[in-house]
Amino acid sequence: MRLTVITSNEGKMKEYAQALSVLGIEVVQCRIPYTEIQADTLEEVVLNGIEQLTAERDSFIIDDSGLFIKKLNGFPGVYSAYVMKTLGNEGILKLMDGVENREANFCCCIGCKLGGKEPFTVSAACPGVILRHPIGKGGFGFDPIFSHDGTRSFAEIDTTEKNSISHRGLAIAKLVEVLKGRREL
Ligand code: ITT
Repeated sequence: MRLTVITSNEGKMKEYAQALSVLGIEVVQCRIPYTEIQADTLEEVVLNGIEQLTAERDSFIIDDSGLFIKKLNGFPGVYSAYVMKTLGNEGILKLMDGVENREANFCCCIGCKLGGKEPFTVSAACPGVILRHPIGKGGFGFDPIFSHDGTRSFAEIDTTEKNSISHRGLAIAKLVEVLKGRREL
């Protein structure tokens, strides 16, 4: 099977390729720009994205992810892409300066549209903490400042290990289950 992932994010793409190639699924990146609407949930953003992209493609998946920091009332959450571009990891660490409770949830919502069938979404989250300094050279985005185990950042673990515990890895596993249930795999 071949799955087209519509994304501009190379880091995400590497994770899809690692998680799905072991199942014999070929993943192809496609960059078609679409508007991420302002909404309260990742799922709403994804469902709207699917609506926009259906005119362009028949079968595809998209992924909207966000970092939800407890003490910041879920910020940057659905605004994560904008905040990464404007404040970056240093900006997030400044906002967290002096904050003791550093709990955060990394969340991922995947939207899947296959041919004429009803689109569906799957979501997963990975609890963790915001580190006090960026650590590690791997990964992308918020990876250097997020840790699932309180010590190592996502930028210090390889793609296979990240996929085994991360928001995206868990959401991909759910996607695979749904596709198997529908006999698409
Ligand atoms: P798309 O083209 O797929 O939309 P994007 O980079 O805009 O790519 P999102 O809106 O889903 O993707 O991501 C929001 C931000 O969160 C963005 O800056 C990402 O780099 C970052 N991000 C998403 N998943 C991440 C992960 O697993 N680790 C670190 N940062 C992540």
